Amino acid sequence: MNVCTIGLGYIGLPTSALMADNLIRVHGVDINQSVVETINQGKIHILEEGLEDVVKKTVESGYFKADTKAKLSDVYLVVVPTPFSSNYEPDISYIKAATESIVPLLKEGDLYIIESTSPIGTTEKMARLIASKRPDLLNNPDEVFDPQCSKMKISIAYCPERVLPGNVMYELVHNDRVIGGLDKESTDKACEFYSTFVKGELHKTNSRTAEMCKLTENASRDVQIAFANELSIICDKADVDPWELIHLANKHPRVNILQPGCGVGGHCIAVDPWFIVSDYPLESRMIASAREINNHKAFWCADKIKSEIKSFELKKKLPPVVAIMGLAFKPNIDDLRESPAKYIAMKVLQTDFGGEVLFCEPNIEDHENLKLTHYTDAYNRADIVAFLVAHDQFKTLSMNKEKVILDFCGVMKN
Ligand code: SAJ
Repeated sequence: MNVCTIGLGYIGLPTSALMADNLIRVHGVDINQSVVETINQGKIHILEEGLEDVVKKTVESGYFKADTKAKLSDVYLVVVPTPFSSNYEPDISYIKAATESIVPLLKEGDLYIIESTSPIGTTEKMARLIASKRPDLLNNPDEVFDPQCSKMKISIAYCPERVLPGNVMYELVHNDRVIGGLDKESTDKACEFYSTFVKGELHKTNSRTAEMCKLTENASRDVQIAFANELSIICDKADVDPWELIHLANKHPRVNILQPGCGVGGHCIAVDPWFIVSDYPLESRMIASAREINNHKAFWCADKIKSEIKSFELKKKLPPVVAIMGLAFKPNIDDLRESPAKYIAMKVLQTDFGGEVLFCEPNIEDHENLKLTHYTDAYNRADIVAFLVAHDQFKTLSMNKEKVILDFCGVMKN
C-alpha cells in the first residue's frame, strides 16, 4: 500500500512516520521546501518526544520520503491546518488546495481521508469538489452528485486525531479513533486502513458525526475549563480559595471540576469551538459563552496584576519589580502560540509604571520580544510575583510572605 500524506506538521509528520514504521510506503507532502529537506535528512522541524528517531529510521529504510509534490498512491491523507479568520470564521482553503492537488491522481479503488479539524460538512464539500472535477469517478457520471447518496468509485472518509502534544507518538497508536465515511463502504475501508497502525478501538460513524465529534471534544473541555475559570473569579470576590473549593467539591462522587488558569490557549481548544459557533450562532449559546469566559480570564489576570502594581506604589511609594512566571500555553511545554500567559505578559509590559518587569519561561532559551530572566533570580528579586503557568520548575520555589503572590494557576498549592 502506498500512502500520500498532505501536510507534514504536528500531526501529519508523526502519522507519516508511524505508518512508515509499520512498513507502509509513505510519500509525505509539504509546501515548505525546507521542511521537506529537513525530513529527508532524517531530522524534524517540530519538537515531539520520540519522533525524530522514527523519522530517521523510516527515511533511512526508504519507507518514508518527503516531497513538495503529491504522487500517485492508494490512500491520500489530508492533514493540513484549518485556521480561522479574525471574525472567527473557519478557513478551509488549505483542505481545498490539498484536495485539488491530488484530484488528478485519484483512481478507482482509492481512499481519500481528511484528518484536519473541519467544520461540519467539509468532507461532503470535498466530495462535491472531487465529483465536479472528476465525474469519471462517479458510478453514474450523468447524475447530479449528492454526497449523501451518490456512489463513487473511490472511498471518502473523515477521521480526526485527538492526540495530546508531547505524547503524540504514544497516543497516535493507542487512542480510540472515530471514523466517518460518506457511505458504509468508505467507513469500512478507512477502518481497515487505520487498523494497520492503530491499536486503539476504531468507532464507525458517518462523516458529519465524525467532524462534529472532534469539535465537540474540544468544546466540551473548553466549557468545563470555563466553569472552573468563572468559579475562580467568583471565589476572588467571595474570599474563598478556589483550589481548596474545587478539591473539596471533587470529593463528591459525581463531580469533577477542572482547574482554573490564566485562560485557555493552544491551537485546538481555544479555536475549535468557534467552528461550531460560526455555523450555528443562535444555538451555540453555552459554547460561545465558554469561549468568552476563557478569553476574559486573561484580561482579568492582567487587570489584577496592574491593580497590584498600583496598590504597591501607593503603599510603598516606589514602583515594584514584577515577575511574570511562565509564557507557554500550558505547563511543561515550550509552545507559546495562542498563549494567554504571553498575552498577559505583553499587557503588563505595556503598563506605564516606573518599575521593572521580569519574564520567565524555563522551557525556552530566548524570546524575540521579551528578555528572559532565570525563574529563581526573578522570584528572588520581585516584589509582585504572578504565576501564570504551573511549570514543574516553579513548584520548587518556597513561599515567601514578604512578596505579593498572584497564583493564577495554583502552582503554589501543590
Ligand atoms: N487548561 C486549564 N485547565 C485545565 C486543563 C487545561 O486551564 O484543567 C488549559 C491549559 O492550560 C491550556 C488549554 O487549557 O491553556 C488547553 O490545554 P489542554 O491540555 O487541555 O489541551 P491541548 O490544547 O494541548 O490539546 C487538546 C486535547 N483535547 C482534549 O483534551 C479534549 C487533545 O486531545 C486534542 O488532540 C488537541 O486539543 C487537538 O489537537 O485538538
